[in-house]
Amino acid sequence: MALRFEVLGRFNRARAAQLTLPHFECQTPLFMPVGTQGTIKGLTTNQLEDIGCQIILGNTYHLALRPTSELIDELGGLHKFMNWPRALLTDSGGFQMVSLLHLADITEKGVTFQSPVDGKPMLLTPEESIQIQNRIGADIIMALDDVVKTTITGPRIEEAMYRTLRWIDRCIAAHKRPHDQNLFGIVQGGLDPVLRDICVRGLVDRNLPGYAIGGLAGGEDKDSFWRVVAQCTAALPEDKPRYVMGVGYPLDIVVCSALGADMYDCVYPTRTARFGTALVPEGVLKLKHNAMAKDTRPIDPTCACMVCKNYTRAYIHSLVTKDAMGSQLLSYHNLYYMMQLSRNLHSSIVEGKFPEFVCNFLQKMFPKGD
Ligand code: PRF
Ligand code: ZN
Repeated sequence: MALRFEVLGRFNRARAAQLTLPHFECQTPLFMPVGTQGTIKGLTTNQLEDIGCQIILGNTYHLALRPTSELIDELGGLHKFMNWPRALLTDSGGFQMVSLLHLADITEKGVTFQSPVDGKPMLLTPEESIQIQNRIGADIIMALDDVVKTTITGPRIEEAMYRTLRWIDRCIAAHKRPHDQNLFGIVQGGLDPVLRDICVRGLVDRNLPGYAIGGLAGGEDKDSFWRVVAQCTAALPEDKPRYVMGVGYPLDIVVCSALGADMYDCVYPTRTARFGTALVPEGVLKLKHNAMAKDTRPIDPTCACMVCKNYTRAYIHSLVTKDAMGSQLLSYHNLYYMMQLSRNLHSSIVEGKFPEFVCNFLQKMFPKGD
C-alpha cells in the first residue's frame, strides 16, 4: 500500500486523520478541488498551495483526450507537467463520459462513447482506465465503475453494482504501480441498502487502500443520501480513508464528516464562482446583485483570504461576467472557504470541540432555526 492513514481524533463517528500519500501528508476531513485540463480554472498551483490545498483532482477523461496520457507520461507525469508538488487523484473517466456525453453506452467490456475530438467510437475498459491513470501518475487512482443515476430504479441498479464488483478485479489485475499509486474501489448500489451492503462487503474483501462511496449527489433527496452514506461508512474499515464522490455543498460535507467520511470533491465552489456566487458562513452571496454595486465591504468580513483582504464587493461586482478576473477572485475565495472548512473540521475533532463547531456552523447558516 502506498498510503498511511492514522486517526488522530474522533467524536462519535466523525474522525480526523493524517493521510500520508506519496506526494503529501494530508489532514482529513479534506476537500479536493476539481481540475479539468490539468488546471483548476483561474488559479495557479502556487495559489492553490497558498490556500492550503492538499489534493487536487485531475480529470482522466479530459487528460486522456488532450494532451493524452502518453504525452504526460513522456514528460514525467502529471505532477511535473502541471507543476503541482502535492497529492493528486484521478477519477477513472467512466462517470465523466456518462455525465458529460449522453452518448455513452455501457457493456461488460467497458464504456463506449463517441470521441468529442473526432466523433469516432471509443471504448474505455477497466484495464485501459487503469493504464491511463498509471501513466498520469496520481497518488490515488479510481476503479472504473458502472454508474447509474440514483433517481432511476429497477434491475439496472443491481446490474451496475455487480458489474462494478466484476470490474474491480480487472482493475486490480491491470494496476502496475501499487507501490506508489493507491487504487480505491467505489461502492455502488443506488439507494438500496441490500445492494450497498453486498458491494461494500465485496470491495472490503479485496483489501484496497481506500474506498469511495459513489452514485450519490445525483438529485436524490437528502434523507436518502445521508442514509446511504451512514450505512456505507458504518460498514467500511475504520483504518482506511472513505471518500464521498461528487460532494459538495458545505452543509453536506459537515454532515458526511459527522457520519465518518473523510474526503470530498466537487466542482461546485469553482463553478458557482463563475456564475458570480461567493460561499460565506451565512450561505451564499450573489455578487451580480445590484445591492453589491456600492458595497465597500469585503465578500466576507470574517474571511482571512487574499481576496477579502484586498478587494471590495463593489469591485468584484463590476468584474463579474465582464472580466475573467471576477471569477478568478471568486474561485480563490470559494476554495479558501472550503479549505478553511476542512481545517476547522479537522481541528475541532482533534480538540474535542466538534459539536460546538457544528452548532456554530448551523447557527450561522440557519439563523432562524429552519
Ligand atoms: N463514480 C465515479 N466518479 C464519480 C461518481 C461516481 O459514482 C460521482 C457521484 N455521482 C461523482 N464522481 N467514478
Ligand atoms: Zn475570502
